[in-house]
Amino acid sequence: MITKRKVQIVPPEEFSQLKLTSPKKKAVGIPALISSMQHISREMGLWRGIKLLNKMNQKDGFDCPGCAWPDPDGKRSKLGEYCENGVKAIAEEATISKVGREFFAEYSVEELSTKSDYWLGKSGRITEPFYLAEGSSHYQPISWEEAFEKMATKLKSLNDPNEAIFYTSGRTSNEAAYLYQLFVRQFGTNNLPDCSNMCHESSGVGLSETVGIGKGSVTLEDLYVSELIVVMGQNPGTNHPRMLAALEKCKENGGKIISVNPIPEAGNNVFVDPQNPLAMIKGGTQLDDHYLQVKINGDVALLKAIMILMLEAEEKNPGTVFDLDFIANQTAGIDALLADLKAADFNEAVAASGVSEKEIRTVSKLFIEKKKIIICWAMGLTQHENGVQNIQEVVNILLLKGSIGIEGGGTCPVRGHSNVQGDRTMNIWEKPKDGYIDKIDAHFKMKFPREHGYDAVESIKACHENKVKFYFFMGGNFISATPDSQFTGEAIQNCDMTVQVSTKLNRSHIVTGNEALILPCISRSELDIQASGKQFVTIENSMGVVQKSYGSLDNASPNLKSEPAIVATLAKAVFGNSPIDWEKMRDNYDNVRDAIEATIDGFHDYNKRVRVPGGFYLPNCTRDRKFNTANGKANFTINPIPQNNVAEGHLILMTIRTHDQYNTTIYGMDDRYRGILNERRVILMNKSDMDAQGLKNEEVVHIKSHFRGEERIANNFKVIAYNIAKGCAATYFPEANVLVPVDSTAKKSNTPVSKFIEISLFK
Ligand SMILES: Nc1nc2c(c(=O)[nH]1)N[C@H]1C(S)=C(S)[C@@H](COP(=O)(O)OP(=O)(O)OC[C@H]3O[C@@H](n4cnc5c(=O)[nH]c(N)nc54)[C@H](O)[C@@H]3O)O[C@H]1N2
Ligand SMILES: Nc1nc2c(c(=O)[nH]1)N[C@H]1C(S)=C(S)[C@@H](COP(=O)(O)OP(=O)(O)OC[C@H]3O[C@@H](n4cnc5c(=O)[nH]c(N)nc54)[C@H](O)[C@@H]3O)O[C@H]1N2
Ligand SMILES: [Mo]
Repeated sequence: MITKRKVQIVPPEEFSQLKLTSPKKKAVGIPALISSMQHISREMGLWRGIKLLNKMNQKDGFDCPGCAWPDPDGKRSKLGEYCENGVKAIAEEATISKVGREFFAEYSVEELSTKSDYWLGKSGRITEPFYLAEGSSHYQPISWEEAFEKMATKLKSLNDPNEAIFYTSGRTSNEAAYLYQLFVRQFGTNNLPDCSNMCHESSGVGLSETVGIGKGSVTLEDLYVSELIVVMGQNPGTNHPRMLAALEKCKENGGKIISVNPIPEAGNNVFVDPQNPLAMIKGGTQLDDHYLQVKINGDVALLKAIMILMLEAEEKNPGTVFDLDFIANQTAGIDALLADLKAADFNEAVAASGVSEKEIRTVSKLFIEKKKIIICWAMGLTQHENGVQNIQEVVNILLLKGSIGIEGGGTCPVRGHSNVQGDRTMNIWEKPKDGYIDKIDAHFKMKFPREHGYDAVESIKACHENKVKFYFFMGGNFISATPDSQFTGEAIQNCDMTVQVSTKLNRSHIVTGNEALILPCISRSELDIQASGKQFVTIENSMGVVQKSYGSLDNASPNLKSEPAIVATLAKAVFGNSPIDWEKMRDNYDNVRDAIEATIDGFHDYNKRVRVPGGFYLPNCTRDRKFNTANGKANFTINPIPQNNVAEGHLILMTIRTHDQYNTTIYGMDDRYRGILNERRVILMNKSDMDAQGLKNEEVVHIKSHFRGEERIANNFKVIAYNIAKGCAATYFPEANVLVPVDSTAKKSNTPVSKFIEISLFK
């Protein structure tokens, strides 16, 4: 029987000192430069920082540990190919602050649990392995040998390999991810949930069913020459700042841009390129041609209304709007789609979208006239109950135009973590395809498991039901990133042993199993030296380019290991001598890449091609207008308009990122572009909803979420009047995760519904 530690699962519900300014229309520019340099000099010293930044995203350097936005294939900027938030990401991991023995001697886990996520993260880089013994409230240093021994003993004692789960966050390199999934499968389970389950899973499912590959079809060059780019449910100014430069190029080439969002995000308006002095003086480029303020989850309705207008125009002048050849030869399901559009009620669609009929008619002209259309999206589309259908409705509109697999047209799911797409390519996936298992069976001359494992949400439930003894986390911050924080925390505490491979401290090191281990690893920017010498790793960006990443900084401590070394050494400890030569792969990552080449499609001559500066593109069938679906066609789908009704007086809440965080890592307390400074516990509301509820600016409220008769509460948020669609509200992740019910997930992808939470407010 486990006695759970009395740790606080939810971060303290305390205010800092809110300061309001006006929301910014412009993104980037001089304030961004100043902010980046402040972070760099505070965390790592200005000179060391600038030297390092010169290597970031360069062909001979390392890949930014921030987002997955691609680097230009051709010449890269001398001033550096990075953005303000990339600089913050690097400052955060290259910080000179350290978490060592003294730190854990001073603080018990109970005490640490009362600290904010910001405080925990700022405590610094973890310097050596630590162990939290059963019943103990302080972590103790432990040697690597003992740590591997403890894990191996625990794993070998399980009754069934499925009592163990192995999570991955998306920073893990291809090499580490490949070794990791191989180890887990050799151990005998497919319990490989990952952050994708909470992120772009709906994109993967939606795209696979309709066009036959779970990845986007466009390249960076396509964005430059597109005639129309639609940015839906995404905040690129904050989360993918380098995307703004691509949008700017599109504008320069005469392209139009529409953004679809319940709030007007800064980057979608005006972009000032900090690396272009002229742009600084001129005041930047107006990016948006049209901003459509949808209601939360009004996207299917909006796209349907546009398609109804496209159909009307097509019927008037057949062959001028739709790509009839493409539709006839390469798609299936057009008749059903047209019948659905004819039967649909245009006015109902308009009303459900939240956008005015006039604006919809205006933008529909662009869809009617243009041919090269790209639709970009991120979490505003995927984290909904109908997330998969959102993506499929996007596909419908592109298929009608034949705007896929053409220059300047296609799908563009904008990925989150820097290697989240690569991790999936490496088969970090709880639902592996038989074809892949056949390949590793044959290559390694073994039998690997085929039964599907738990995804992230299923893994939480399994822990809650006491089915899990051992939970291993390759990076990330599971406790804070998952829904239903209290439920999840209690679930994880049911495990016998939890293990975190991490660079920095977070809540998942504090809310743990009965015994816990912290295994500190080197970061992307640091030197990786193994028996055969200096190693590089490889990363796949959002557009399917695989490139090498060479760390150059001295390690934060001499007692760190690389992720591949941790996995291979653990495998050796668990299996002893096995048909897989773990040491050979650990000692030289070229051997890992050879195994990848032998078992995963698209990696021929991997070691050679990845050494060519700029790397190589993985094959992508949609890019070549081939659809790898069951019927060999691109499939239209029917997606009903979601019923977004909530009870009288309730609001729909979305949980979003500030400009000063990377997921659960809080860089700072400001959300500069939205004009909200020094406070994270805020709720953005439409002024008319505030008036209706008798609320004043900066008044304190508590939030209650409602789901199938269940209620969850988060206390202490300051109300802020904001330009947000009526009936909608926004607050920040991860503070609000306690409100997201574990059972509220997307159909088919099981992604937590983080963007549609029915709430009421009380004082
Ligand atoms: N600096 C920084 N960069 C990051 C991250 C970070 O935390 N910080 N996180 C990384 C990760 S893992 C990811 S997945 C991406 C996330 O990138 P984003 O998806 O841009 O991140 P969110 O803050 O979740 O923003 C979602 C956007 O969708 C809008 N939205 C919400 N609901 C709806 C809706 O129903 N319809 C529409 N049309 N819009 C809606 C919100 O207003 C918001 O602008 O960024 C990656 N890059
Ligand atoms: N309510 C709500 N919840 C959400 C979301 C939302 O929009 N709303 N977004 C979801 C999304 S899109 C995602 S992707 C998930 C993110 O979920 P995760 O990926 O699990 O969370 P992160 O906050 O990115 O993980 C941060 C931690 O990773 C560790 N780390 C950093 N760099 C490295 C490294 O190089 N190696 C290793 N081993 N560890 C490292 C550090 O210890 C750091 O504290 O959260 C999801 N949760
Ligand atoms: Mo993500």
